[in-house]
Order: sequence, then structure tokens, then C-alpha cells
Amino acid sequence: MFNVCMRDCYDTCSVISQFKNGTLTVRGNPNHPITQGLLCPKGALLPKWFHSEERLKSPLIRTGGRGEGKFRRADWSEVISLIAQKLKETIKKNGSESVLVYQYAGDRGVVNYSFPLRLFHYLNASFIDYAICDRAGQEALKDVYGSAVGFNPEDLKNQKLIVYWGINAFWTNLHGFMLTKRYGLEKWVVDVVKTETAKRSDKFFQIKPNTDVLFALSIAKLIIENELYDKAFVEKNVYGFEEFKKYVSRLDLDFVSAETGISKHAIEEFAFNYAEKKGVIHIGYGFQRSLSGGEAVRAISILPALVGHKFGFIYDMKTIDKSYAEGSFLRTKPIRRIPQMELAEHIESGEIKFLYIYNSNPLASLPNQNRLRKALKESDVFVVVHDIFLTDTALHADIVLPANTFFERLDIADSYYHPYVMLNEPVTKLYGKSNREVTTLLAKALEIDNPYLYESEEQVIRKILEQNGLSWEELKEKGFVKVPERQREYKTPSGRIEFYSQRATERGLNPFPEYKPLKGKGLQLLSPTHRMTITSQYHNTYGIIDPNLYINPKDAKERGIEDGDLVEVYNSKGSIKTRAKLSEDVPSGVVLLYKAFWPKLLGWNVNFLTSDSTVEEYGKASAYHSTWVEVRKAQ
Ligand SMILES: Nc1nc2c(c(=O)[nH]1)N[C@H]1C(S)=C(S)[C@@H](COP(=O)(O)OP(=O)(O)OC[C@H]3O[C@@H](n4cnc5c(=O)[nH]c(N)nc54)[C@H](O)[C@@H]3O)O[C@H]1N2
Ligand SMILES: Nc1nc2c(c(=O)[nH]1)N[C@H]1C(S)=C(S)[C@@H](COP(=O)(O)OP(=O)(O)OC[C@H]3O[C@@H](n4cnc5c(=O)[nH]c(N)nc54)[C@H](O)[C@@H]3O)O[C@H]1N2
Ligand SMILES: [Mo]
Repeated sequence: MFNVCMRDCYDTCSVISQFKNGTLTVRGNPNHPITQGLLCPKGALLPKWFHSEERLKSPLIRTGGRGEGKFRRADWSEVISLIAQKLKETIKKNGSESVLVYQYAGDRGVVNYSFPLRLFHYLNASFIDYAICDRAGQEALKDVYGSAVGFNPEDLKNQKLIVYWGINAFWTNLHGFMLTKRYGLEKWVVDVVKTETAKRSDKFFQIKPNTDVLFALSIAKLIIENELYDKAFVEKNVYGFEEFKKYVSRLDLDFVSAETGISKHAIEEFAFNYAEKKGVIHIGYGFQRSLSGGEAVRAISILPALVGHKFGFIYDMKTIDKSYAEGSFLRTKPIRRIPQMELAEHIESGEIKFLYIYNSNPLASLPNQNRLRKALKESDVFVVVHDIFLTDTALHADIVLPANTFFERLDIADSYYHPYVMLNEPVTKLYGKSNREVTTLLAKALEIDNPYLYESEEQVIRKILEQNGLSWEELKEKGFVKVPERQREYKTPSGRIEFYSQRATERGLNPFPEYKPLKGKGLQLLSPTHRMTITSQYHNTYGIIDPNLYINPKDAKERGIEDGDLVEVYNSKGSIKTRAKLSEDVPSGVVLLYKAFWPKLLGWNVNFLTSDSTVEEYGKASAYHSTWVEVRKAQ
């Protein structure tokens, strides 16, 4: 059978699976042009996740206090009618906008991700404005190019150089990393931390956090002043070049070097070699989650255009129109969206009375957990959580619904990295119901007879393929189809690549990327990805959690901390205790805790410390990395 690893991951692998004698086995699809039969360590362990004894098998109804973990088992008919009744009551008493559907990164299946939204559109409920992950970069690239869609990784085969800027590709985009290796590209890394990607690359530019704007602008300055830019391309395609040239001419390289921690020689080396090799820049998602992330992406994205490399950045793909699955046409009232990072605030205010959560574990993944948990405990919001496991979020629900996995249903998935749409077939059925099945049951219990709420997976998939000019037969045969590349224009106000961004000025920003020094109190806490997990997934099933605080030996010494010591990490948001791990990979001034594991398993995760501030000008983008902490030896 063909499956797709549905995790929120660049690679979106095509998988071939088998279910025999009660056991699932998986291998990579060798014919897939990008993933080429290789599974990452997480993917190879999927059967362990699938067969996990911890999977929810029956719906649960809360019997104790919220979060206490006391539930009773119930059958599906009881919980579905309870939810339907509660929905009706809430809408009647508090209006349809008091119902909020919160879903996100759990499963990328086109049907599974979106189908429940049909019901919530039909009910005119409130939705989330998804700003937790890549928002700042999306906005920044729209400012410069009119869209965040960049380079097709298949075309890397004709390239000389890839720059991994703020992305730990060896962990988060393994197949992309292998592709650049196969094609023999030179690899450079710009990162704060000496990551596994940095260790496996040809050049590493270790930058101080939040200073990428300066580094990118100084590279632009050198390329321009040494006449290494592509004059013909710039003249034809760029808006505001002369003003930009003036803007960067004022930069002092000694200042840049002091702020970024990158020597003048290394800045020159980057600029001259980059201009010669016309590298593709893979702009990461991780690093733009900070107060300076949007400005940084704007500055970095100018570099490929300067050297005449059309769309020479990787950020997003957006190959197909999937909106049919979501069915926003079912609404009769304008949509109200609640910023994802402001969930706690909107619970505190009492405006949300019914919260339906699926495909997401906000009680692990959202910042400022102490505030969110307090808000939930003190409010009268009715919470339904549909998940495969009893996560922290499920633990705080009034009703928990068991979900099945992508091995148990038909679906398709596209990728935000490569241009393939892939087929996912049901292999067997173990426990739980799909997001679509639950939606249909709820629609029935609510006595809604709209046919869109009862479509089968195949009906939705066929319609989407048809709308996008893709063949169902080819998909069935190969397990994947390629989405043809379309002619692309710059959808900016000037129709050009805007070095002077008119769109940015409309939001009160400087037309050119601006450097604003960010200095908090104490040590800056980064919370990037871990190799063996996808945000909060697999911690319980793969049994691998690295809860250590990575700290530079110099910072540790100043605090009398030795390797392995129990330390307290604290700030105004909270305090946690863990072991210190001394590491030169993390520069002085920065500490690192891996992101978002299950708090249930250790009593905490990094999001008990992270900042929930957002960047207003960049669509209320998250800023996890703009968190500062102090560390001391624990008693
Ligand atoms: N500190 C810190 N926090 C972060 C980040 C960071 O960098 N630092 N990164 C952020 C980013 S980039 C993201 S994208 C978010 C992601 O945060 P979330 O949206 O919370 O994603 P996951 O942690 O993957 O949780 C997904 C949940 O969906 C469930 N699930 C999986 N498949 C299905 C299914 O088919 N049906 C149903 N109903 N449920 C399913 C899983 O079991 C899991 O509990 O986290 C953010 N949190
Ligand atoms: N194994 C694994 N893969 C994943 C995920 C996972 O949890 N685990 N999550 C998935 C999701 S939801 C997403 S969004 C992507 C994220 O994929 P990545 O973009 O690779 O994510 P991160 O590891 O969060 O961040 C990348 C790097 O940014 C660096 N960084 C932080 N601040 C700065 C800065 O100011 N400047 C620079 N230059 N670098 C900085 C960090 O040190 C880190 O190495 O990965 C997806 N794939
Ligand atoms: Mo993400």
C-alpha cells in the first residue's frame, strides 16, 4: 500500500507499507524522486507509533477536575450526542463565534486536516489565525516578492551552492539535505548553534542571535559596491535598487562584525563566493520565530535577486489549491479569526465557550504554558479534544475522542518543500475514528443535511485532483503525481522584486529591512527542533527525550555550574529544573532546550518559559526565540 508520512515536515515522504500477521511494516518508496526510498529515523519507527499500547481506544468523559486525569469510558453515540447538545446550547446562548475550532500540525492529510472545518464553517464558528510557525517569513517574502513560493528543490541539480540559513536541515529536512549531497552542492550554514547540519557542511557562519538582518545587508553592500551584482537582472526586475544601494552604503562593517560576531573577512568571503556561485538560500522556519525574524527574512531574500537568481530561495511550495476540502463556502457570516498565540487571552476574556481541538497539542506547543493552563482551569469553556493519544491537551478536556492514524484511511498530501502530491491508502483499522468520520457523526447528530458534510474521502480527493488538473489514475498507479510548474510573476504593488517594499511601509515598517538590537536580561533561550520528534509527537512512543539545558562552558563557569548539575532555569513566565549539559556548540549568551515535548512526562517543557509576545507588523507572528532566562544551580 502507498502511504504518506503525514507529519508537519518538509519532506512529506512516500511510504510503502504492509500489514501482515497483525504487524505493520514500512519502507520508503524507492521511486519517489525526492525521498527516494529513504526513511528518516522517525519514519522508520512509525510501526512503533502505530502499534503503541498508549493509543486511545475509547472516548472518555471527564469525571474529576480539569487536568486531574479522571475520566470514564463512554461509547461513541453517547459522546457524539453530548457534544452536539453542548454545541447547540452554546450557539443559542452565546452565539456561533463563542465556538472555536483549534487545529494545526498533527496530520497533513488534505481531507483529514480540513474536513472538520466544513462543519465549523457551516456553524459560523471562530477559527484560528495560524501564526505559530512560519508567519513572519511568509509576510516578509510577500513584502519583497509578493509570495513566499521559491525554488523547486529538483532544480538544485544544476546548482553549485546551497546556503542553509537558520535551518537545521540534517534533522528537519533530511531528504533535502541528501538531495544536495547527491547533486554535489557545496553547503554553507548560517546558525547561532553549531548544529549537526553545520557539522556536516563546508562552511559555518556562527552568528549571534537576531543579527541576521545586519549580516545579510552587509553582504548586499559588498556585492553592490564591488559591482558583483547582476545589473541586467536588477534593472529589469528590481524596484528601489538605487535607494537600497544608498541605504546599505551607510553600513559600517566593523559595527556589523561586532554585532554579528562574524569577522569582516568571513563577511567578504560570503559575499564574494556567493555572488560567484549564485547560491540558493534555504531560509529556515525555526530562526524566523523571533522579534527580528520578519526583518531578517526580508533582508536575506534580497540576496538571490541581487545576483540574478530568480526565486533563488526556498521557503514554501504551495502547489495545489486545497480549499475545496475546507469548504469555506458553507459559511453565511464573515469569519472571525483568533490569533493562535492569543488563545490564553481569549479564554481569559470569557468569549470562548466551546473549544474543539484536533490535530494539535497546544498544551505542549504554545508558549507561556502557565498562563494558558491557568486560563483553561479557571474558565467555563467546554473542551473537546480529538487525538490519537492522551496528550496534555486531552488531559484537560471535557471529552476526549480517539483518533485513528493515517495508516487507517484514504487521503492525499502535498508538500511545502517539493512539487509532488502523494496518495495515502488505508492499510488496516485498529482504533479510533478519522477527523472526517467524527465530523460526519456530529453533522448527523446536529441534524444538518448539507451534502458537503457527508462526502467520502474519495469524493473530496477526486474533486481536488480535478480542480488542479491532476490524474487520479496516475496517482493510484505510482503513489505520487507531479504538479506542473506554473509561470510565476512578482505579485507586489510594482510587479517587481521590491528591495524598497511598498507593502511593508503600509504596515508602518521601514521600506528597507531594519536592524533593531534585541538584548534581554540574562541568557537567550532557544528552543529548536529535536531529531527524533516532530514538535510534541513521538515523545511518548519512541521514548527519546533530551530534556537537558545546553549551556556554554563560560556561562556555566560564571554561575558555578558543572556538567550534569541540576539547574533551575527561570524568568517571569516560570521556572523549571533540569540537568545542565556543557557544550561549545552553543555560544556564550545563549542556552538551548529542545522544543515542546510532553509536559506530562517530566512535569514541564520549554514552553513553561517561552515568551508569548507576537510581532504585530508580521501578522502576530510567534517569537519563541525572543525569550531570556537566568540559570542557577538548583538546591
Ligand atoms: N518552544 C517552541 N515551541 C514551538 C515551536 C518552537 O520552535 N519552539 N515550534 C512551533 C511550531 S513550528 C509548530 S508547527 C507547532 C506545532 O504544534 P502542534 O500543532 O501542537 O503540533 P504537534 O505537537 O505535532 O501535535 C499534533 C497533535 O496531533 C495529533 N494527531 C496526529 N495525527 C492526528 C490525526 O490524524 N487526527 C487527530 N485528531 N490528531 C492527530 C498528535 O497525536 C499530536 O498530539 O509548535 C510550535 N511550538
Ligand atoms: N526532526 C524534526 N523535524 C521537524 C520538526 C521537529 O520538531 N523535529 N518540526 C517541523 C516543523 S513544525 C517545522 S516548522 C520545521 C522547522 O525546521 P527548522 O527551521 O530547521 O527549525 P528549528 O530547529 O526550530 O530552527 C532552525 C535553526 O534556527 C536557529 N536559530 C535560532 N535563532 C537564530 C537566529 O537568530 N539566527 C540564525 N541564523 N539562526 C537561528 C536554531 O539554532 C536552529 O538550529 O521542521 C519540521 N521538521
Ligand atoms: Mo512548524
